[in-house]
Amino acid sequence: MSNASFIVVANRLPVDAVVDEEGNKTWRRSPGGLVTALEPVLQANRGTWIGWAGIAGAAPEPFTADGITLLPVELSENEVLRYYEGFSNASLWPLYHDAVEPRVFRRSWWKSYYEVNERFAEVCASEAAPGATVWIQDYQLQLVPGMLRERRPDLRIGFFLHIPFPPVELFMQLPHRMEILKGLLGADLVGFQRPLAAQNFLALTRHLLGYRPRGHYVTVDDRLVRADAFPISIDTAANEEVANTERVRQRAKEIRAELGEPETIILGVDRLDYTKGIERRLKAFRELLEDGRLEVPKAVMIQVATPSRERVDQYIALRERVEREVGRINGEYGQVGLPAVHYLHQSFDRYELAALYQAADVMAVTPLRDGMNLVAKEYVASRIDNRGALVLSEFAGAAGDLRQAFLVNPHDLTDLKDGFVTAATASPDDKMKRMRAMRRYLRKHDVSRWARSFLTALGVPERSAAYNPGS
Ligand code: GDG
Repeated sequence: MSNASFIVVANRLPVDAVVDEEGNKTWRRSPGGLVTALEPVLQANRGTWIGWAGIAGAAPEPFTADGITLLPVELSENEVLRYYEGFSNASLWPLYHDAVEPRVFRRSWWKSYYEVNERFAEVCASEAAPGATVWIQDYQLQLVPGMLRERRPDLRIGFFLHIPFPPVELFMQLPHRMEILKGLLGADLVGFQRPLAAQNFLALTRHLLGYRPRGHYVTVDDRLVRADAFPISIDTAANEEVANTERVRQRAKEIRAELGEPETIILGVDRLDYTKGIERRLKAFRELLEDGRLEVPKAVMIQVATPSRERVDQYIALRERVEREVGRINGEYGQVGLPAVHYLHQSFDRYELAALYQAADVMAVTPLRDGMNLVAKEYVASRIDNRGALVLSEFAGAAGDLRQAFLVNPHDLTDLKDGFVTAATASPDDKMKRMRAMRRYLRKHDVSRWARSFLTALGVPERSAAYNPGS
């Protein structure tokens, strides 16, 4: 048994493979919000991060980066297809997002999901020090809490779901629903983005197992399991810092100039995913041009659609539909050198992203369903000038936090169109008030506060070194 007293278990390790010209592979840390938030806790506790390194086949040896041990778990090509692309991303992902796209179930996928979860649980069981704290992340690993508790009842086990948790009627469609529910109930604390998700979960324990939840708690055997909301956030200060660089400010100006100084730039930044509502957003924009409520080149749209899950059928089909719609809009409303929609199926670095945020008059975050949506929060944090307007779907978890956004129902095209026009034409004063209030909120509610509140609820003492990384 090893001696890690704090362990994060996630599908992916926070690293990317870098292959040099001679074909040698090295690993580069890829700091996302989660890593930033957990880094101090991991460092202070000589923590370990367990996850897949992102490439099928033999896993690299464990390695240490900045005081954090990274422990890769191997996935075969077949497991990537079945556990990850199959059960996780073609069964669970659509079902948990209100089945906005039909979910696919295959029996062979479940077997692989089970086996991979078991592997993660075994690696974790042999790494954890007696009484260690383990924090498991997301829908790919819902069986791990239960499997881990069986092996190591001495551990404090937390689980956080980054995506929505569906209502009982939808969850009941899931083959192996009982195993999944029992897997989650292996945790001491099950965290969700929104209170409604925690309620759905507690209602499910009543429906499927006849339990009697009280408040946020449910008794499982002789243990109390708590289910509660912990809305995730961003590293607000880091986003502000990037936004405040000369490079970003210059680039934002340049983008506006390159587009011919339009009155209204509408921006979308999403993984190319059907939950993000990109198709409906494009349709709303096309209809606004059709109705003459918006006009090219005074109004243009930029849609960044980051490549995602490119081997999953639903994503291949989505890409075709989105690109057809972009072509249609540009064909009908573009002019030579002046497209109506600038569509970018690419990833950008955070400076370019911040420049885009700063250049945009209207940020369109209109998912049909989203656990939280960090893009909405990043946009607000990047608007150090207090300008710009956020059009935000009521179905994004972020709508519970960013109350001063222009909220829309993306399922209702009329409401969506009105939302864009209202945001584009609101008075500068109104927009500024809203932006200021949202920025204030994010300064207080950042990602380290999120991690802290989850870990405090899990029983990691607030005064431990974990919370004073500098001391
Ligand atoms: C899941 C849940 C929940 C995107 N394009 C580029 C880029 N990004 C970054 C954004 C943002 C992140 O990716 C996307 O986060 P979201 O929250 O918007 O969405 P999901 O990927 O679906 O995340 C979601 C989240 O987990 C956390 O709990 O909020 O609801 O679905 O940070 O900035 N970053 C860079 N270049 C890009 O082109 N550098």
